[in-house]
Amino acid sequence: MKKTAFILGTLFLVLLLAACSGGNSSPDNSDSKETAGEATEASQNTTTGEAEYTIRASIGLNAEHPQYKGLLKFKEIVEEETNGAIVVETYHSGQLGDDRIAMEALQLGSQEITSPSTAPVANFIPEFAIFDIPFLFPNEQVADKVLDGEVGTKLLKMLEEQNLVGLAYWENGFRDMSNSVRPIESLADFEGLKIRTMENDLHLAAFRELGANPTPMAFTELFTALQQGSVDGQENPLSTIYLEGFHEVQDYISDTHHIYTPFVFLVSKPFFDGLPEDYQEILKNGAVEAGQYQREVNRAANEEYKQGLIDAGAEFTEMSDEAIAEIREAVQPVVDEFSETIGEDLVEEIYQAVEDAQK
Ligand code: TK8
Repeated sequence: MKKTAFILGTLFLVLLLAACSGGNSSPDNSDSKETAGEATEASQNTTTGEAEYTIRASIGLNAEHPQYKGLLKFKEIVEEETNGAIVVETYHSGQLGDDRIAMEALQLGSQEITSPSTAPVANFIPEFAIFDIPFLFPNEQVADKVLDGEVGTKLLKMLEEQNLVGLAYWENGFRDMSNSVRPIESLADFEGLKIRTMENDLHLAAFRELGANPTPMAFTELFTALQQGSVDGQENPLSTIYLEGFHEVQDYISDTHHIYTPFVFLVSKPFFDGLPEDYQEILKNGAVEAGQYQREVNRAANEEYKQGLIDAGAEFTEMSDEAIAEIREAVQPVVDEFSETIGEDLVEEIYQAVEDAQK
């Protein structure tokens, strides 16, 4: 079949590229080596001749992160339930490209699965900025209910306009601050700090309101930027700060929890549409089940990451309620401004869903 030959050809090229670029593209060399090894194993898998479909599934975080553990769970479920007719090759550390590049590859059908943070998805579908509303979710349980409920499902459907199929939400988590200049204890401490943000207009606007000097940047470039001091700081969940080793180049960490970022589990629509219905079902259920597992693993380890950061010598600031209230008020104009882009009705709907989830 022509299509198979094309897929195998593309796969070969991708593997070759991954093997060549391996050691240089990632801030963490040990990870790159691991990836090259896994890619080789995976390619051996496909030469057994039993696989009808090969899925290349990529994420931006490294192999230690719960996101990768979830991806391995997804692989296990899908390969088992299709008796090996679908083979899932897993790539971590942005080896197939950052969130945006991987999404574009899915749109073109040259990659099958990726799971970006929802924030860069807003560049494709403006409504996705809804999850970037600061302090929207009070806790993970409310986030689960809203994401897995009507509002979340409505947003997943919108992905089809962009040649993407959204199967489930996984968890990146509540974002916290790290920087190399001073402890952030209150609003005033943001003043003049050069902060890397995700490529997302709402994030940029919010950090400007806080008095910081934000720069958007792909995650794959972040470690080097922090190390070289081209930015003072960044914001990500503690899992990422700890597991990516950001604390090696950042002295101060504050648990601002300013935004909750979900991951959205995406499949290339051209690929998905070409699958038999029972395989589509298996992918959908696999993404949901692996996602539940991923959320659990992610949450169970939060305390451990915090302690790990402290033990490694980072100065950890627990934000006071007053400081959070002040920050929340300072970013409110951004919420008003972006409600128009997102759609006032949708914003109303999500606030209502957040309220209902707490009843
Ligand atoms: C990883 C990203 C990352 C995100 C970011 O691909 O860019 O800061 O939080 O986790 O999605």
